[in-house]
Amino acid sequence: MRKPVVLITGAGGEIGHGLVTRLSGAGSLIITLDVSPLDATLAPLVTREFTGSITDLALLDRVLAEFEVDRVFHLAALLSTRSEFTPVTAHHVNVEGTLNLLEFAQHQGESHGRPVTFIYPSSIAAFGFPDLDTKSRAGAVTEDQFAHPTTMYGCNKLYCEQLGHYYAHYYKQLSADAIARVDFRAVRFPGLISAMTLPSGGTSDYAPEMIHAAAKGEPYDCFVRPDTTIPFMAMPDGVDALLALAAAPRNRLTRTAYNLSAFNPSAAAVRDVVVAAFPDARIGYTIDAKRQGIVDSWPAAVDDSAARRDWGFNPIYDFERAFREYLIPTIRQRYHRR
Ligand code: AKB
Repeated sequence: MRKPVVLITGAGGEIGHGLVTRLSGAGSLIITLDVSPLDATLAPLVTREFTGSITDLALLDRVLAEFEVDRVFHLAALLSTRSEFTPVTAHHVNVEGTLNLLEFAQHQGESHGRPVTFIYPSSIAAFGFPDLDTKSRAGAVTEDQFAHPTTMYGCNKLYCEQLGHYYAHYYKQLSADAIARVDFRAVRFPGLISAMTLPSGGTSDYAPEMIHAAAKGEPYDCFVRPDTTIPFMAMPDGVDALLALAAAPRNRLTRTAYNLSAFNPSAAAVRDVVVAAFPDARIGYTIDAKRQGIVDSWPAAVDDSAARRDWGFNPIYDFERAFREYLIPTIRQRYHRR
């Protein structure tokens, strides 16, 4: 009999690093799919590594034939800045790739007769404010407010939330013999900050880039104004959230996509704690008007009460603790800087 495995797409990325480590520590059998080979720290933790694209249907068929997948963490995506440079490619990867994975999960579920839990990281990019004034008046937004994204990535994320909802509840609703086999669950992540890896191609990247540059002793030019404010979260809380949502009883879930929030610092507040930790840090500001426009369209805060109520979301790290206990010590150690 085949043993159930967890499939992680985009496993070599920022979230994947933490997730593979946590799941393998808990004894899960993991298979991965990523366009690049996994690095030497992750490769030994997985049962099988597939190198290729989520847009490659033949590759997904091979995975389907060889493994019994009962959970999918679909992390592979082109982030917001990168997607604005190549919107058609972004749509291909972010939307058609997700559609391929949903079909894959449905077929897996049909073949082993159980629902496949499908965890999808959506994003604060699913929101969109028309102007800064509306953003500052809005306060902490609920999932259903201001869902008018202004980026290709945000459109892709919002649509894929809906697509997942369709697969979970309405799949082939007119066919008498079709049973929906995808148990789709999504979180809207804020900007994530990891001590271990740097993001690439995102627009919330200024915060992690500032910290890592200072720790490496390199100068950094922040591309948004000092007053720019969006929600952020420390990576361990992000990984915990994915695992908690995956483990939650289905009947407790009242939504398809959940806001998550931990702390909402301005760029200047991030700079201040980084300079306090690395007094020789050289951090200036060179505003990129277009990337600024994207971040200005994202909320300054989100209301995550549904996640807290339905599945016990409860991040450990607030702003102060994230820097004091996680980011600064781990990053110092990583770059050997006192
Ligand atoms: C990005 O900046 O594109 C991502 C996100 C907020 O989803 N980090």
